[in-house]
Amino acid sequence: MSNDDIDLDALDPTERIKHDSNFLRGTIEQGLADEVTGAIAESDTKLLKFHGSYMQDDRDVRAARQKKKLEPAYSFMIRLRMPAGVCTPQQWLALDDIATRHANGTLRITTRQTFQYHGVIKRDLKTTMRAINDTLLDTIAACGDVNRNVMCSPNPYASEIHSEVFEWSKRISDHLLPRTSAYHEIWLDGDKVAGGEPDFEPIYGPRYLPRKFKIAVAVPPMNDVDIYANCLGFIAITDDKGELAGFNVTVGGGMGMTHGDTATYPRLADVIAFCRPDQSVAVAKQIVALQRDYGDRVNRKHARFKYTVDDHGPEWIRSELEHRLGWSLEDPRDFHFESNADRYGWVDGADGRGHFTLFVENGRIKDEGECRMLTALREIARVHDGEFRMTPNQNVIISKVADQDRPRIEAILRDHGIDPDADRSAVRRSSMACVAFPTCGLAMAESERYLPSLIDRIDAMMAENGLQEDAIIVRMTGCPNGCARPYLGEIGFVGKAPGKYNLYLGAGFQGQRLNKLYRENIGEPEILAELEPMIGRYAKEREDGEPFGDFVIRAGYVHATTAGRNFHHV
Ligand code: SRM
Ligand code: SF4
Repeated sequence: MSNDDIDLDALDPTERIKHDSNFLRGTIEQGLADEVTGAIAESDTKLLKFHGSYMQDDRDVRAARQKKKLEPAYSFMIRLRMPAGVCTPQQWLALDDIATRHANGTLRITTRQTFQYHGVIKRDLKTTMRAINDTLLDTIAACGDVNRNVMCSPNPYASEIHSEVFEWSKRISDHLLPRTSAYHEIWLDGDKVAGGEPDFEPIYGPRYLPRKFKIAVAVPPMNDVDIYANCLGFIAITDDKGELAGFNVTVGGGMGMTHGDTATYPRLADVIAFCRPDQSVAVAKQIVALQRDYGDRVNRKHARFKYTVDDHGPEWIRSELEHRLGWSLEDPRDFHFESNADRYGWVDGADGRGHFTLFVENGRIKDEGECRMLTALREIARVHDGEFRMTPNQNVIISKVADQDRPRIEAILRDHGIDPDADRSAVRRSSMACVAFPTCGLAMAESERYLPSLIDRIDAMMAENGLQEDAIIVRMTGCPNGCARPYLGEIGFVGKAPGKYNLYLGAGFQGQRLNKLYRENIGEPEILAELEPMIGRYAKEREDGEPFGDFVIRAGYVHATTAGRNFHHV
């Protein structure tokens, strides 16, 4: 059907907003100039996402301001596009400076290997966007119904192929960027497109995708990118000589769901084929085009690629993909994942340089009390000549450090209250929480601000049972959208209401199995009462090397979830 034949009224209202936006312009520019309000128009907030920014309001003061008849305390979140999560020390310094000058003084590493700023007010938005672009990074397509930040295993464990795989992830990211000049026009005062010469989106078309789209590249044995949670994934496969042979292709992962709506569910991706490295960009492009054409544009709750995959079946996706490519793919090859967590401390790279993974609690880089992480990393960036890599577990790797520089990096950390040898418990290091309050408009319960104190309690239980060295993957989110991939937590907490969470158990330690609902709508006392005996039994009854997620299934607490579609089955 040509675009002109489409009945936009029959589709989700966002489709019209995109269609009528003149390739993502809308009235954003006029809205920014309006000094009467700290907000922009509702329809523009949807378009602004494609530019990498969300309008938010401070939920801590929402009710008080409403009482005083004041408009909400609006500010903007800005998310960077940083394919594979890599930046230079110079970029780090510039990004840190922007955080202090224009945002809330923190840098927030996200669960997709990039940074977010919170608290940027409307009149600073343009200056901040420009400052980000001055660092040679940008924010385009960090949010919105397009392909997002492409992730790539940051861990240099397989460092021989890391740089090659990293280059492919950048190429995929670049290839799938929107082509509209709206971004340059609005934020960088680029030339306006001359009248009569409209923009053209060769991959996306004028209505972009039905919904957000996510790609990751994993380098086994690490599944640190949680490959199965992505719409499209590439799993690096090496040959006998340890060289990159190609990628297994995965399709149909996603986490988001809605409480009480069983038509929505998290789903793990299927491995459907193998492609050579030089075929990966074409595969990505055709899968995106397939979702553009077949994704649901009527019901946004059914619009993610995971539902397209379930509706048509993974076999059909492969044959439609091959049809579009004009050639056949090979069958998937063998691979093995060990874990979806990060390895902390120093790892030696094949290049003779060291890589230090630093735990950042819930990704928030800030100075607080004795732990002055923001300043420490600033000091490190001043002397470091390698790079920084953000991890999908919200941590940072100080990467490519020469042997003689290691003591200096460690000394800077120690001077700022961070112990490089033994910082934090195994459970804390395996935990993640999404942002939630006060900035996230969708939060139903606390997450980032609450998980640390809950982990204190879980740590105490682990210690009582002699398990302080054992990792359990704990994930928390403030709502069921799944931003910290909670359905891949061996213990998952999903916000239901203030102070209340659904407790999920039993995900696989390699990120290969979803968990299952165990208790609904419970507060901290009930959570602790549930976990205490469970952890006690785990200490006594677990088999050699048995992860907690496997144990709770064997011990009968929950049944294993074998497919997204049966996630809600007991
Ligand atoms: Fe997310 C919406 C934060 C990763 C699924 N996510 C949001 C918004 C923008 C809220 C909103 O729409 O108003 C949150 C902004 C909070 C704030 O104040 O900053 C938000 N998501 C995040 C981040 C920052 C969480 C974090 O703590 O790090 C992550 C940013 C990643 C990035 O750099 O791009 C983040 N979000 C994820 C992930 C994890 C992933 O991609 O691996 C998921 C689950 C995977 C998936 O997409 O299925 C995820 N976010 C969602 C959803 C549910 C989508 C769905 O299919 O239903 C929403 C809501 C929506 O899209 O309608 C959402
Ligand atoms: Fe907000 Fe929910 Fe995402 Fe948490 S999971 S950041 S509460 S949308």
